[in-house]
Amino acid sequence: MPHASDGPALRASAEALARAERVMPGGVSSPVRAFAAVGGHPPFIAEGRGPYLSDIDGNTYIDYVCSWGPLILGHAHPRVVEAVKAALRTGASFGAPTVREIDLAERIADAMPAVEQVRFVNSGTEATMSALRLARAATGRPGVLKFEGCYHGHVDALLVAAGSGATTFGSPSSPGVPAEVVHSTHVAPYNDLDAVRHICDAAADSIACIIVEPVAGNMGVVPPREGFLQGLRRLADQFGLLLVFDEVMTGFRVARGGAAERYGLTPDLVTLGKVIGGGLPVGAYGGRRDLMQQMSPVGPVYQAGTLSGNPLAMAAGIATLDVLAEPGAYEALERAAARLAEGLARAADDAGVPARVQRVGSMLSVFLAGEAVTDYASAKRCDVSAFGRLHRGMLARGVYLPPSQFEAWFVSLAHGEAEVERTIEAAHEAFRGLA
Ligand code: HOZ
Repeated sequence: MPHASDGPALRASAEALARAERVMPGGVSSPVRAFAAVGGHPPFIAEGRGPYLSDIDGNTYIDYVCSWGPLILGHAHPRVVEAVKAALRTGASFGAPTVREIDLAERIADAMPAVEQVRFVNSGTEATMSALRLARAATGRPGVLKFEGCYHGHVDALLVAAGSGATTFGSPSSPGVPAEVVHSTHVAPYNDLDAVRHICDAAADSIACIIVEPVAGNMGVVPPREGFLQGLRRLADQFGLLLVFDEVMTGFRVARGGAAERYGLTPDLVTLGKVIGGGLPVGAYGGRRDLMQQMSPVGPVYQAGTLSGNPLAMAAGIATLDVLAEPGAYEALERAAARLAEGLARAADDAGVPARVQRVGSMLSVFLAGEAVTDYASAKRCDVSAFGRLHRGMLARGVYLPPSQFEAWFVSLAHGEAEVERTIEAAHEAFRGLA
């Protein structure tokens, strides 16, 4: 365990980063993990076990990134490992139909009444990109209405006022996205139904869908205000738009049936990723049968993928969903996350540091702010430099947090009482260091 005052020794990681930077931009395969927003070097990970990560320098951390959400059972869960091993022994990829795809699709359809049919892809980005294409084809309209601070992957039309890394690095709309592509992207503040109504009044005829993270997780965790999602459903119906829930983060996370179940709603289309792949690269989109039947080869809307429905990813997903189906799984997640959230709030309070802990199920964020965060504007008012200090303080005490104020922390079934209590203790010390 690293010594709190020094931070973890990261010599081998620093060397690995220098080597990586020669051949990869920023030394990473995805921007936020470079740690640029919190300072210091990222530990290079050697292995994960249960709730723990170990780096190549020999430090061990309690992990609340959990691969940014997929690892709801923790690292290297034996059932997932065995399932993937068994699948690998019989072939890694066929580019042909397999029964595992049906097994996973049936589990998803069973958990999510809105998903009558599903198509597997390889990432959340692919899922939202494809759902958007389908929504445009089904309605014959080009536009999309999204929310400030929501992130739907790096799809051109949706990379506008985007959260996650785009916000972390201060470029919520990216160069390289042609103006004509985002011309028909409308943006409303999260939790603001009046703004949505206003946009619909002015432009509904040209808008295919409303896409929303039903619990925003990419500007930190921002729950929907009471009535917000219901209001979106009503407005979508009133103006003839499709309602797309981006449940890449929340699907099988905030409830088995995702946010749609938690808040009692039926979207027209749903995008998934993360948990349904159990840590392997997978995404999916699904929804009403009449919509999904417009996809090729049944209908004319084209979308394809060589590795889609990959047997290893299907096996990991099935094993993960089966463990989650055991009695008490979601209650245990809820209990651990609630205790953690309560302990973190107490730690900040005791140290006199203004902070808001916002949680839905087993995803949460600690916002360094004196007010509740309800939208992008309030998220942006957080003290990101203090978050960097908190992050470093927690890392030094063996707790690995997402390296940005604008990301969610994830609790897994592997996080037991011991890990949660040690995290809270670390937070008491780290917050005292901020005061
Ligand atoms: N955009 C991802 C989190 N919301 C980060 C993924 C990663 O760096 O792996």
